[in-house]
Amino acid sequence: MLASSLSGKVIITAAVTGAVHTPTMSPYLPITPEQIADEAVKSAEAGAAIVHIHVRDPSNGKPTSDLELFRRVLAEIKRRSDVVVNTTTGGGFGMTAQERLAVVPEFRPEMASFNMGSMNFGLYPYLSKAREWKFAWEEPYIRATKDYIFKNTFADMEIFCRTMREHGTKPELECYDVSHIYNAARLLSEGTLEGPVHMQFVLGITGGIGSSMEDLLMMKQTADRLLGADRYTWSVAAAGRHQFGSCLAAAGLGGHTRVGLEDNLYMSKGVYARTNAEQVSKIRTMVQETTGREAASPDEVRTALGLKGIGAVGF
Ligand code: KMH
Ligand code: ZN
Repeated sequence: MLASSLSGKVIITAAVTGAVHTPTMSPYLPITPEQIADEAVKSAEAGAAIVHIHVRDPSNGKPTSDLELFRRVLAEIKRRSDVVVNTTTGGGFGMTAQERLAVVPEFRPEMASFNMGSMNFGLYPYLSKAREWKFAWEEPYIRATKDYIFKNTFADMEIFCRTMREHGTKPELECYDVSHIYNAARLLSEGTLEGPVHMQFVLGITGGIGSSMEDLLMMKQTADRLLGADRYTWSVAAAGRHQFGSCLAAAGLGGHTRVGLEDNLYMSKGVYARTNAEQVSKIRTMVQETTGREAASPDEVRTALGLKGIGAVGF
């Protein structure tokens, strides 16, 4: 299949800011459109072939679905880099499905995240550490996740799929648990989703599967069994301190990797990542030195994943 065109290379994605962490948690979290775009471009220069993009309100760092902010970030990335842009449709807590999806018809990106089921998504464990919060929204945002359902019903998923298909955007299937792989298989068999699909196994979210090696193998074996081992490509993103180990394991198993401050704020215990590019360089070296796999370029990824090309985006 197409993925063989990668000749064994590894796809590194950089998820540069996300909606999980808040400004108090790290002074290095990118906030403004300029910072987010700059972090994305520098991640690409360090070896990321894909950048996964969320935006934040520049005045206080709160995650938002504001299309004008997306426009500024996406245009600046495209001006400086040929990296593949994968926009979030997961958004942030409290956003509606419509708000989350609006980025796709507006900008017709080459890729976008596609969340594979409703689930609990708890950030409240962050409250166990005493902090002086920089902004008033942060503590209630984190606290509210104790009673929050990240809503991705079958009806939502159908709309997300249809919209992405209409705009030539390849969905990246965010699978946080084994049942999400069953959902992917169902959508494929119904014809709602077109294969071959690209999956992101997201490990270690409170409310999803854990990040042990057994958890990773369970995800991969389930996908192999339901979809067929050569019918999909896959990557791993893991929350917090499990990031690098899980990504390296994925690379050893033939998968791909996602790093970035969306998932993990650190380089090692107690040492902040000052940039996303540092994390990209670290995983690139780890994978290259231990598995011999080189980082794929954006154009190699376009061919492997069957993307429409940078000339066909709407930004
Ligand atoms: N924040 C991650 C745990 C999305 O943007 O759609 C998952 C994620 C989802 O990246
Ligand atoms: Zn995301």
